Amino acid sequence: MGLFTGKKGLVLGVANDFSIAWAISKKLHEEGAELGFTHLPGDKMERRVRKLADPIGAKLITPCDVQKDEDVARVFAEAKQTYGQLDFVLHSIAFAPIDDLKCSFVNASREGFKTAMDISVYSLAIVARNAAEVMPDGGSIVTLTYFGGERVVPGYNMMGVCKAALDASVKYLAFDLGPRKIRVNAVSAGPVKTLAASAVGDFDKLGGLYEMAAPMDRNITREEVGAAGMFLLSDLASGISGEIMHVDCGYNVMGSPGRAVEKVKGLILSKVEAANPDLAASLRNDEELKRL
Ligand code: 0WD
Repeated sequence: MGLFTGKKGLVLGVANDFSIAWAISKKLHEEGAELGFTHLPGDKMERRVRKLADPIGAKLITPCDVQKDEDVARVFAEAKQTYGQLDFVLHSIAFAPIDDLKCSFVNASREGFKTAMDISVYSLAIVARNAAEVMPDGGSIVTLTYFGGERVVPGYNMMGVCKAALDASVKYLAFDLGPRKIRVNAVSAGPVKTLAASAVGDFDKLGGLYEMAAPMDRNITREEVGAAGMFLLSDLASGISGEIMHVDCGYNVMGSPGRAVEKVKGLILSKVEAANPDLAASLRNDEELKRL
């Protein structure tokens, strides 16, 4: 018997098999969960999600644009019709117009900000409100956030501001829905290569930074984020609500670059050594470099 045997849930935010929502869905399925999925409206998006969801027997695969109240209401009405009631909901959605995401936050447009906050933050509230109506016995709601909402991560720009608001939303929603036995939590994942991540400037480099600076000397895997999301959605986390759980190999606890500076120095020196041993020797004795 799996952790989710007999449990039913809805997943919002699978774009393809790289999506974090899919990594979590796979773990939920392995534990026996029955899953329904939403996709962005459009044949192409539907095909992408069906390719993944049909083989695991999803009974509900339906379009949802979280910017539309009526879409969200319809989706949960369909979920009630299909499953009777839900035990969990995974919200794995974020969006910002590319120009506003790429520019420094100081230059972001008002319209872009409204869109990004609507899709990436308010959507959790409206999803939670509708989900609560089909969770008469309580349940668990999980969203995905990033450390760029807690500290400045250059390149994360406007999405960092959205994630700060999302983190606060998790806490307020946990308070609002607690009396209905509904828990609300977030997984704060380290960098994972996905469609959404490719829109964030220098996101590729972030993985390397985690390998250099995280206490565990590596970046997380997609599977680890999948397992952590599954855990928060499960009854194993029955005492946890309002939590922002970091799944980042410890990166968020660092107050300095840690071992990163030594590692970068070592890497550069080994390359210089190969090309010019004398220069490498003099760099090793360089007083300015020794201070780093
Ligand atoms: O490193 C990463 N990839 C991290 C992602 C680190 C930490 C957190 N996250 C977060 C993201 O910010 C997001 O909240 O995880 C969540 C999922 O992101 P993902 O798995 O990285 O990205 P992706 O596979 O692109 O899924 C995001 C999906 C959209 O996909 P596309 O790429 O087609 O925009 O969000 C959905 C859509 O499926 N989405 C919407 N769904 C309903 N209505 C809407 C909308 N208006 N807009 C986007």
